[in-house]
Amino acid sequence: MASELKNLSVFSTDHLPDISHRQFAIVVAEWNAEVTEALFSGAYQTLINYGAKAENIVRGNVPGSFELSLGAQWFAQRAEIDAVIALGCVIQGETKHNDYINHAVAQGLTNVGLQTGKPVIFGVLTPNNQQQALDRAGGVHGNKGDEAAMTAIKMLGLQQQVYSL
Ligand code: RBF
Repeated sequence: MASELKNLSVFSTDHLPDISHRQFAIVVAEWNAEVTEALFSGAYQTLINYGAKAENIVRGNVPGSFELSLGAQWFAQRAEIDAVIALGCVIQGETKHNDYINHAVAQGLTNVGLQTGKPVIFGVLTPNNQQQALDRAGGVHGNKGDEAAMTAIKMLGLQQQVYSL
């Protein structure tokens, strides 16, 4: 996997925006809960570490990753929410269900971001097996939740830059 070459918890942190008054929604899929709970912990802690207030972070659960898009849309449509982070883990199985789910979620989250004009972050692991997932949920390759939260922060910074041109 490409992310073997990268630690998901190591990123540049130059020129990050002030997020102390920004509101975040984190949507978490319940499938593969051991992994997605670890992704949530990473995302939540990264937001806090870089200045978000606990009272400005709301969490919502969805049954599986397929439902992340609609869950994200409901949050993104709320005026007070500035960014949505969608977390899931779709492990390759004996059927091609993973391909269908992954494509649907990637497309769905893209659409929500474009329709609402808010950062909607794809924090979905798509590993071949459970070990690869754990390696990217706080294991040897870092935590995709950390990376997803930092992506939300950086996109808010870009949005601020563009809108103050
Ligand atoms: N949801 C996930 O988040 N991760 C998975 O690995 C996953 N595997 C699935 C495998 C099959 C065969 C099916 C039918 C569903 C799977 N789902 C998975 C659930 C899916 O995202 C969605 O919640 C359900 O299909 C809704 O009924």
